[in-house]
Amino acid sequence: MRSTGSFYDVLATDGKRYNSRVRGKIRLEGIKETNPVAVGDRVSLDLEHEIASIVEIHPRKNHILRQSVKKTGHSHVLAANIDQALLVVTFSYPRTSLGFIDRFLVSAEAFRIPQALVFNKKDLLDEKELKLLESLTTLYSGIGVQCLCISALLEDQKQVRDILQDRTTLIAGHSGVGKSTMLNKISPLINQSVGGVSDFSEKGTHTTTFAEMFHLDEKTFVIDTPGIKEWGLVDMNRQEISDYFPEMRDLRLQCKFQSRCIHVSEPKCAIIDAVESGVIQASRYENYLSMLLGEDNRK
Ligand SMILES: Nc1nc2c(ncn2[C@@H]2O[C@H](COP(=O)(O)OP(=O)(O)OP(=O)(O)O)[C@@H](O)[C@H]2O)c(=O)[nH]1
Ligand SMILES: [Mg+2]
Ligand SMILES: [Zn+2]
Repeated sequence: MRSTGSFYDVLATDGKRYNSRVRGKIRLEGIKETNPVAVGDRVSLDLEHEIASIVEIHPRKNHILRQSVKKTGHSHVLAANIDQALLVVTFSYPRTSLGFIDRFLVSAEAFRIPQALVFNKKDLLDEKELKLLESLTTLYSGIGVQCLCISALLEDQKQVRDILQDRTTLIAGHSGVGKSTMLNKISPLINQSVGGVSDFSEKGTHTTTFAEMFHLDEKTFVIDTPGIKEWGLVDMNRQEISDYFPEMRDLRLQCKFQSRCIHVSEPKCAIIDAVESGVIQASRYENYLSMLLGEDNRK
């Protein structure tokens, strides 16, 4: 249910919560992660001793990870066994860039995890920004991402609750975008601390400090997470990246060089044609290029 460093709160089949420690070396094969057990993991507990120990991590249905900023080559598992990832974003206080949004969506797509986007703090937007918001929701719903525009502070969150129903959902986003505010609104079972946003830097204050899963009803689980500063893409090969842009995935077979085309300057490239004719949005293509070239990989 939650990890606070070396201790983990585990919800057991008897309905009780056990504060547990990992015993010995347990690692899932093939993953170099900074955290061996992630929120959402199913584990076996040994309750023989005073402190419960996690003795086994069960195979994961899936997980989502990002490249660790501290140790290169290592990665941090945000959560395991999730049905969808919901990214909360804001235009200002703090600002979320389209690059960050697209890197998050591409990563989730690479792990085959459905995505939703919640644009929060609608109340702070002027008319021009509301227009921009509308064009972004058109863009992202057009590529299959469910979008909501909300004001977590002012409104009740029935629509968000509906998206969460009967699923396990990871909630992610920069610090200060209102993840905890939104979750507090959807259930009396959630009572997370809420922080401020610095007027000076327009950044959040990292109020939520560890990931925690809440059990809303029999089949509905939601995971609140600490704000993420940067999103590092996990290694992908150059041919693979356009697979994770839904609007490019089918078109790329029409490129002259088909799966060998990386859509930069090749002749008869269906993706470049689609960008020129406006079928693919310029911002998406630019972010594709920056991922391909590894520039700006973490912002
Ligand atoms: N104006 C406005 N402020 C909001 C809205 N939602 C949240 N806030 C404010 O944004 C600040 C940060 O909210 P939190 O819920 O702590 O943000 P968080 O995403 O959980 O941040 P971390 O836990 O640091 O990752 C608080 O001051 C909230 O009151 C909104 O819809 N409109
Ligand atoms: Mg929070
Ligand atoms: Zn191409």
